[in-house]
Amino acid sequence: MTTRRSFLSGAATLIGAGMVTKAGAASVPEAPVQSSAATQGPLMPPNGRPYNPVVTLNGWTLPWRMKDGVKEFHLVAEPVVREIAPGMTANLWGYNGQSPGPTIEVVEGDRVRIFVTNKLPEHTSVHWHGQRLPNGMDGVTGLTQPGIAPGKTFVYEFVARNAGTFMYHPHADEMAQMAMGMMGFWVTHPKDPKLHAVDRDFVFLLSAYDIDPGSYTPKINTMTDFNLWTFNSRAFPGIDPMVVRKNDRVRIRVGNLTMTNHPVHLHGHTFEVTGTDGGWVRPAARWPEVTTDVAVGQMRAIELVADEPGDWAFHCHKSHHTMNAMGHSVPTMIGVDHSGVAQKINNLVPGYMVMGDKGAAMGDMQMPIPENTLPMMTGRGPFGSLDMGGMFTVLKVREGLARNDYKDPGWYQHPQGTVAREWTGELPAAPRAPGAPPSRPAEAMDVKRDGDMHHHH
Ligand SMILES: [Cu+2]
Repeated sequence: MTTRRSFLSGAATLIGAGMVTKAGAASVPEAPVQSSAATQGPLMPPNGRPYNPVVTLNGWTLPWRMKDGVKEFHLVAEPVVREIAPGMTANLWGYNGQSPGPTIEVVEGDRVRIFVTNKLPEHTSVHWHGQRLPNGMDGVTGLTQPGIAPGKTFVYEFVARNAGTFMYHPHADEMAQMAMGMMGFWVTHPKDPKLHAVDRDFVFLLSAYDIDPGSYTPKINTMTDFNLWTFNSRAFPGIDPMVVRKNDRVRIRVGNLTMTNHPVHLHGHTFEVTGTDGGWVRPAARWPEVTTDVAVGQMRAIELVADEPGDWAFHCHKSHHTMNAMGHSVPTMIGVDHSGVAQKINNLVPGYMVMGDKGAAMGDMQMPIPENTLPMMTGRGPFGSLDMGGMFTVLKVREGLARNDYKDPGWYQHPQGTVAREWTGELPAAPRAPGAPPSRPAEAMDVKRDGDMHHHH
């Protein structure tokens, strides 16, 4: 994670995207691009009304220009290369150099003009998910506008009427374009910056890809059987931590543009859902949670007081969504006869070993995997492998951080005597379930799970 940037220092790291259509070149603002997958600090409002900026996890906020009182943005839909995590890149489609596209931040009541240039090989459009706007600005190809042909620039213009949490994505060949990563976040801040104010406000989208081990491009016909589960097109350990000060009020806004629901779960704290893509939840209608389901096409804003120092896991609670690609192409082998399976996998990966019959936690083992493929769980913590990949990150709560310090502080230093440890002393009795047979060595387990071998190949 880099330190926060002001508009000017941020602008120095941005590169113009180059020419747009010849007709629009004179009147369309430069389209900045982002080339780093690191989280960019908040973009302080350079002009216009003040607000409390958000931080996009492994992403960035799109700068704008003010023209005659209108905030002008320029999105460029184009093929991009996204590092999913160190060791794997994907050929995706996105906006302004990255998938997902940059976050758009405006203030309630702003008049907003967004130029969209299409550098894809097929038509596209942009739908402003959740916005109240004139029907002709809704971005549904064929229904409210013609598709934006390759090489063309369209302009959208509306007033951001409601403060809240939104997203944008194509309404044109959606199955392909969203499977390729075309999506972005949109936050409309309240006109009164004291309303709904928090100390740290993180945003990201959930997206999923099906990229065969050893390849680079998502398979766009996949309906449910994805193998890469991501926050902002990054898989753990490629996802930055969310760094907060002890006792900060923290908001985390999550939008789901995958094809299944994701119960997102935070350790060590309780939170309330304070917003949806429909608006703010009235305080009397909120209740405490540690997990909230984010259904397909939904957004949820959760809020908590980060009053427990530590490194707290934040992840999707579907266990196969905290694994990377290899976990989906390897059978579960606990207690299963291995003969024949190693040969099968060796056809894909020379030298591959079968997952052990003592469980799947092989994060500390080294084995060859195909080129451009993430091991199924690779994240390492201060105590060894985390056995995690996919939709997983860490909320790092620390005392004494500066207000705008988002730098990774490293691993939590646990106070002495507060870490679970081996015990070799005297033990209380461990009663067994009534009628249970005597315990056996683990090697004799006969757990058998069929159907885990996904035949992608
Ligand atoms: Cu999930």
